[in-house]
Amino acid sequence: MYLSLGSNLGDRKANLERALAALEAESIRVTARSSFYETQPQEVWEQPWFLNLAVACETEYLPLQFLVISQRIERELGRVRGPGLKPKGPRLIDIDILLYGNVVMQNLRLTIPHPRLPVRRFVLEPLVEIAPDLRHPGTGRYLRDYLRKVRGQQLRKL
Ligand code: PH2
Ligand code: MG
Ligand code: MG
Repeated sequence: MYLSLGSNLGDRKANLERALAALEAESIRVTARSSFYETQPQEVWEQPWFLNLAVACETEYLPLQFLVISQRIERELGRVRGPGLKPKGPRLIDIDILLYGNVVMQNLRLTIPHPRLPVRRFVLEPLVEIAPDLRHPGTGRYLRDYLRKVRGQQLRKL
């Protein structure tokens, strides 16, 4: 399984490290991690830049089981969601499932592969760093090929 993690509030690096430690504490084994990337906010306005990274993990949990755990970790690390709050407001931590083996699934709670994966440089760049030969299980295309189309989005590898 591949995840994208992001933070654009507070001590961003510490937030990401805490999230990775919290995943490990739930027996989700992180087997590879990308560099940190400082990334321009996409699809949202007037927000601080993000720190993003991608990780590969091994887990016994099924996608929806993992989703419940990852959302609990987001809450425990101080992310607030709910009525009156913008779903895309700045956040201490965001954990998104990018790929789960070759699973292709879509329901009201979860879509895998992540629907915006092919158009987000802040996701593709770290993911291709750790898994250069990955293909999109829905389209069969190499993820590195999607990268060529998102060059306009600014990003800096740390
Ligand atoms: N997450 C979003 C929306 N926009 N932009 C960047 N650079 N990084 C993110 O993690 C990010 C975003 C929604 O989750
Ligand atoms: Mg997200
Ligand atoms: Mg999310």
